[in-house]
Amino acid sequence: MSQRNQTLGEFIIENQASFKYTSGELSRLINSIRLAAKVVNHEVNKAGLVDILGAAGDTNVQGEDQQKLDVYANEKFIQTMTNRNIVCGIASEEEDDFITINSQDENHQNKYVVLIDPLDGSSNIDVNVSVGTIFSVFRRVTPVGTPVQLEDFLQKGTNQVAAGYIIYGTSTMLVYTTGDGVNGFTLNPAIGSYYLSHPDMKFPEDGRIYSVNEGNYIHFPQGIKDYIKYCQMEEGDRPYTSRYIGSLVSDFHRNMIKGGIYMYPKSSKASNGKLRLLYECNPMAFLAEQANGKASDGFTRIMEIEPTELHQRVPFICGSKNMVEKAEEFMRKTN
Ligand code: P6P
Repeated sequence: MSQRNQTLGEFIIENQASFKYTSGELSRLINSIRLAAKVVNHEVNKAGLVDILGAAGDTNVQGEDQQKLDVYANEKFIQTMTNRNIVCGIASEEEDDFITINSQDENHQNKYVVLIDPLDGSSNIDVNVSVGTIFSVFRRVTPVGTPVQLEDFLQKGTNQVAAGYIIYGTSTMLVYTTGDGVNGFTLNPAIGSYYLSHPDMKFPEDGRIYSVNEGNYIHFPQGIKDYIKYCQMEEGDRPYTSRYIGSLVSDFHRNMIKGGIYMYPKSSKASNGKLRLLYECNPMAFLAEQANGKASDGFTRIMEIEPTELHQRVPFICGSKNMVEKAEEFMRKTN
């Protein structure tokens, strides 16, 4: 089928055969994420009316309890994945522990676990800045039909079978990979369909944008300080441009299209940085590598890090391959 105007549904059907586990469950899982994203998108877009509709903790004009959007998003994603009887477990930034999903039939055959940050950057909603949902999918490693275990979630990023994000920006996009490249789909809200708008997305090998919260500069490791100064130096194609939205999905998406590097390093204030390995760094690292980019903690490939706990944090450097390697070079020199 010509790629022009191809819908997400048509794309999934056309590419299902290329996915090594063609049980159809993964396609149904992506479809459930697509549905939840539409529902959350509708609510996120209304957020600007919060003064009329009531802020979290209030009751809106219908007398319904107004929920915090990240709590709302969390519930919607869990609900759609549960209702469709596809996954056997879900871990979320909004949940202390993982959730076991038992299907209606006792001996359910669900093979997948999903780890999700339902609304990353949600503090930006009040100032009308784009936010995102990030998801990571693994096949379970414990026996099918038994209750899911923590080890099903504590898998290295190299085991991911799918990962992606939804960016609720000037337009709403679903960007995902199943290990065969990265494709971006834009939602047409008028008809509720996603269309293939960014086929085969790739990070430019080089870029001129660096994204980091320079307010933490004095707390950064020396190698990061030196790399930031390198970006700012008048030499060759530098100084680079500093762009930091404070929303990982938005900074990542812009850098993948234009070329750039995103850094959330460790610091004297946060010994492992801020971002979570399992539902932020691993999925973004999978996407980055599938788009010819790179993702590390400054020394180790993100997807090789052996997880030890559900909500563990890691330093995160991700983006155009040559920029990440230059930052790693500075890190190696001084650490
Ligand atoms: P800071 C949002 O809270 C987030 O997890 C990422 O989306 C974003 O890049 C980062 O934290 C912003 O953190 O400390 O710079 O405000």
